[in-house]
Parts: sequence; structure tokens; C-alpha cells
Amino acid sequence: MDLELTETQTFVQKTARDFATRVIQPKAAEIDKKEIFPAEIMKGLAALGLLAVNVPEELGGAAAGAVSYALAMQEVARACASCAVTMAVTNMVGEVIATFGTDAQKKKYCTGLADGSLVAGAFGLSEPGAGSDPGGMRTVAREDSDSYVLDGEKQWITSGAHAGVIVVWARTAPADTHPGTRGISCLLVEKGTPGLKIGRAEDKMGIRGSNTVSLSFEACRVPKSALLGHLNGGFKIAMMALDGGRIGISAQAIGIARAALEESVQYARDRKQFDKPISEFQAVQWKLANMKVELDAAHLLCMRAAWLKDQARPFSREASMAKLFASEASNRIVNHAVQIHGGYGYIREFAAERHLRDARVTTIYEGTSEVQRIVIARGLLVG
Ligand code: COS
Repeated sequence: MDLELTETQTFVQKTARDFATRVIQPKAAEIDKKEIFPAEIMKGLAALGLLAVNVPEELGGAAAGAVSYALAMQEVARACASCAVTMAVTNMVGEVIATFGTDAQKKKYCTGLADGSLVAGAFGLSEPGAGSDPGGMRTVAREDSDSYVLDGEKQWITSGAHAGVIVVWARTAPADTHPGTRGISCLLVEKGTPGLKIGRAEDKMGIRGSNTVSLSFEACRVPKSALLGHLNGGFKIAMMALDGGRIGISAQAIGIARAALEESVQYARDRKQFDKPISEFQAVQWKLANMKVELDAAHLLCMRAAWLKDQARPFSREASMAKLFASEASNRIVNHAVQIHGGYGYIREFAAERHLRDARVTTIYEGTSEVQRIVIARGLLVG
């Protein structure tokens, strides 16, 4: 693995850093406080090619690869974690359609996600009773002449109220003939489809600018051409999409932690107690040093997973390792950042408390830390 970035990777990183610092960061506190869905920022990200980083150029994407994507995600998350997760899920949806879609699906949805006209993409896998175990889903899609008719409920759907297209997983064959994960298919549902109802937005601890809703499907009819991939082959599509998505969430966790570390260094230099900057106390120095080591270790794991993906080599276990370590390290880092800021770390005037709230979800979504450990351990124990 070459640790030197290519020209393209450097360009994408710089582009994302410039936009994130100039446009996103100044708005991050307000986005959080007022729970503003970042529609305008999404348009700006689309204009820079950052909503379809791994989508081929002929479909409007940047085709810049997984390393570029992870670097861009870190930059956006460093400025605003809410914008980052909205960007992450949109990229994941565009990529899964580019990989498994028909020409018509790719033309319609990949280009619309890339140019921002579809606003965002949403990923409808989880349900109230099926989170870590998506094979237990209850949503069904029944064949009816030239359509599928969806009934069921999805939960924790990022951008669900705004997304122009939602990838929805549903059972298309009964569990007795197709047990477990076997009878699940994947359908593309457009915003505004009759029978699709958007639930209330969740009142979350962090990433408050991202939109998280439940979706219900009541006799929601989509044409047969909405099927993504093979009938009853949807579970593997979800798993493959999540493998890439987990690199994105590791990068998001790293971006949040990087912001927290940078602000902690600045604060430690500025803040004086006992007639000297608190950066002169070894207790603070050791915290900063530990934060930096964890941050760089997380970054290297993230880069390794992304690099393997770019080489078209297996990366599922490495993506889980990156996601597990980066999300847990990020939580430790933001916690130290609050401690270094003291009382100022506990109030909204400083960003440290937002980072703490934003980092928390990274050990939960796109597979909990426990799920990542299952994937990693299976890789060790089963061949
Ligand atoms: N890529 C491709 N195929 C995969 C895969 C991957 N990463 N992981 C599993 N599969 C395949 C398996 O090979 C298996 O195929 P066969 O039926 O042909 O044997 C099938 O999918 C079922 O796999 P498995 O038996 O491992 O499924 P489990 O039900 O045991 O689930 C975990 C495994 C727990 C890893 C999976 O359910 C998971 O990732 N859960 C978390 C879901 C998640 O992240 N939700 C958050 C949604 S976004 S907020």
C-alpha cells in the first residue's frame, strides 16, 4: 500500500477541505442547533462531484475511488458531521445503483444523485424489529402483474424525508422456502410514490442536521423495473453496500475526531491556569498525544480498507476493522476534548460538546461495534 496520495486523491482532498472550511464549517453550529437539513450544502457538494465520488464519469460521477472518497468524507465531517452523513448515504446509494442497476436505473438515478437534482439518496434496510439482523425484516413486496406492492415499515432512514430515491429491501419470497437472508430483494422507490408515508423526524442526540425518519409502505406499488439486481438476491447487495459504507463512517468518525483534536490543541495553548497555558501541564500533553496516536491509527486503518477496495481486492473485514476502531477511538478523542475544555467543553459556545454528541452514533449506525466484531471474528475463524 502506497501512503503517498495520487494527484487525483490530493485534488479531491483539497477541494473538499476548501469547501468544508469556507462554506460548511461556519454553518455547522446553526445546522446543529436549528436541525437544518443541509439542502444548500448538498447542492454545493454535488457541484464539486462529492455526491458521487465512486460513480463512473459517464453517469455524472467523479470516479475518483474509495481513498479519495474517504479523504473527502474526513474533510466534510471535520466541518459538520450532519452534512457528512447526508453525503455518505447519498454516495452509498449512487454507488450501489451504479454497481447493480440496469442501464435505465443508472441513467435516471446515478446522474440525478450526482448532479444534486435528487437532493439525496436514502438506504431503507433497518426496521423497528430488524436492526443488526436485517434478515429478520418484515417488509414484503408482493408481485402483482407488472408491479411489486410493498407493505411494511422501515426505521432510522437517513434523509428519508428528502431523498429523491430510496433503496428499499423487502421480503419477496416466504421464509419457509427462502429461509433467513435468502428471500430478500432490493427495490428503488421514488419520492412521492403513492403508499409511501414519511414518519416524523427523530429527535436525536447528535448529527441533528441530518434527517432521520421512519418510512411506512402501505400498498405502495412500484413497477417491476424498480428491482435492483436479482430477485431474492438483495441481502448480498445490502452487505456489499455496507462494506463500502463502513469505510465512509470510519472516515466520518475520523473527521469529527480531527476537529476535536485541533480545537483542543488551540484551546490548550490559549487557556491559562496557575499563570501558564494548560498545554504546559503534562496531564494535558499526554491526553493530546494519545488523541493523536489514536487518530492516526484510525486513519491508517481507514486508508488500508479504502486502498483494498480501490484495488478490487476483498475488504469487508478491513472495512469493519476501520469502522470499529475509528468510531470507538473517535468517542474517546471527543471525550478527552471535552475534558481539556473543562466547563467550556460542556456549553454550546465551543464545538467540543457537538463533537461528543455527533461522534456517539458512529459506533451504532451502518453496523454496531458488536456487528463489526462479528464480521472480524468470522474472518479469523472461518477461512
Ligand atoms: N459481501 C457479500 N456477501 C455477503 C457479505 C458481504 N460483505 N456478508 C455476507 N454475505 C452473504 C453471505 O455469503 C451469505 O451468502 P449465502 O446465503 O450465499 O451463503 C449471505 O450473505 C448471508 O450471510 P450471513 O449468513 O453472514 O448473514 P447473517 O444473517 O449471519 O448476518 C451480519 C451477518 C451480522 C454481518 C449482517 O447481518 C450485518 O452486517 N448486520 C448489520 C446490518 C447493518 O449494518 N445495519 C445498519 C444499516 S444502515 S443504519
